[in-house]
Amino acid sequence: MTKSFTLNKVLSGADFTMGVATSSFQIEGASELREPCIWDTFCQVPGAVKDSSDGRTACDHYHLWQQDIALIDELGFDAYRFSVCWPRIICADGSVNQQGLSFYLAILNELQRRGIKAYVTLYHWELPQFLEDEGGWLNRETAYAFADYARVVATAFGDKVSAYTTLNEPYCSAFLGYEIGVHAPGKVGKQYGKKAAHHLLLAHGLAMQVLTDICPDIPSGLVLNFTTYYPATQSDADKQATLLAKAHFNDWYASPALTGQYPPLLESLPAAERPVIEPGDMAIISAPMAYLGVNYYTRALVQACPGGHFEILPPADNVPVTAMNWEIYPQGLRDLLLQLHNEYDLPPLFITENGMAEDDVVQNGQVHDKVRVNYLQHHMQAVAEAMEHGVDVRGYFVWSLLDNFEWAEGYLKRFGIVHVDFDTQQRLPKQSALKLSEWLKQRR
Ligand code: IFM
Repeated sequence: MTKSFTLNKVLSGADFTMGVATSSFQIEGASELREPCIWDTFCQVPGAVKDSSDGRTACDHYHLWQQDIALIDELGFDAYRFSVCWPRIICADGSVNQQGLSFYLAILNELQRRGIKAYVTLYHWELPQFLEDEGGWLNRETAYAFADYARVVATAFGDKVSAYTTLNEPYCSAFLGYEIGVHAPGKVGKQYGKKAAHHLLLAHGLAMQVLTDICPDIPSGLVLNFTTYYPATQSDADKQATLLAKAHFNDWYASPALTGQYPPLLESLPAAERPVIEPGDMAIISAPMAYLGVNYYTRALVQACPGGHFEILPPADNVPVTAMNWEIYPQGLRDLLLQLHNEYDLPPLFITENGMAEDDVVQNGQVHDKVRVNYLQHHMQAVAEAMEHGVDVRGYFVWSLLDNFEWAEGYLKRFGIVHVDFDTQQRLPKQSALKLSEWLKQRR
């Protein structure tokens, strides 16, 4: 028997948003109705995706969106965070795909009709292939193209949106996609990562200008993924290594957006790895945001290596891990929120993603994902504790509504609170969804 959710008073207030999240490429399918993106291309590279799958059908949300939104409503969530697929909106010849816009407008209308708030992300990693062909995020022009696309979307969506996110997890696009090549477009080279990151951050800043211009009353911000880093031992070397890992992976994105400056690490990078920063860029990147989105999944231990380098250690054998082999460490979320609160002058925060992959099995028409139930409960508790220590968190979104295309892992890792049978496209709420739902309904 899976335990019930304990009602958490701090998160029970009517003004605390409880939502569920997805992203376009991971669920939509219907790739034939849009321009190709970098993930379509990457999926064709032998060995790039573990199960050799792709996003052509995914959860077929493009056709099943009505039932998926009905499910969000039945489960009792206040908000739905989803992303718009850039190549479904802008065609290679620069024209606007009206069919693509209509798809999202129908979703927004339905959410509005049901009283569910729409949190819209403009970029969750599907760069149009026609822009990658011109250099992608290594080309500064891509940032301006993103701002143009943001203008088209914001103009069409009007006041149907509760909040906009410019980018989801630029670290993944820049580092995983352009430095170590495990994500699309699969480029490898230390000289690429931070250059791509700068253009992504510039794109964020330029889009913030557009959103402020078109919809000044809709809160807009950026979503960053954070790992909480701890030294493997209390040695000075490991402590220094931890600071360095944090500077590369967390502060490299948070600091420019929140303070207008890269971390001091910038000065110590070899010239070939430094981004080209033009006058005025940092002011654009640090435009005030209405909120910062925090995605948290795990922590990591860091060990010093010879030559001032560092190594991120895999989880120890005796710690609980998810199906991704990510350590389950709820305290890391509390520590992270307090760390951000102490180090930055923060806007309000939203936990925009939190959740886990479990090796779920359907038994007698049910999925008893008790590890996920505990995971969610303990992470929500960690958020509540941070709030009690003064951190201003306004909402929490579970990742994810549906089992979906988990990037380089294909369909092998299930993050959903709703099970998806990828042969029949049947949806089955897992115990985590049902337990959360009981709590969400009491809370109402
Ligand atoms: O599935 C991803 C999502 O697209 C971005 N954040 C992390 C999730 C789990 O890996």
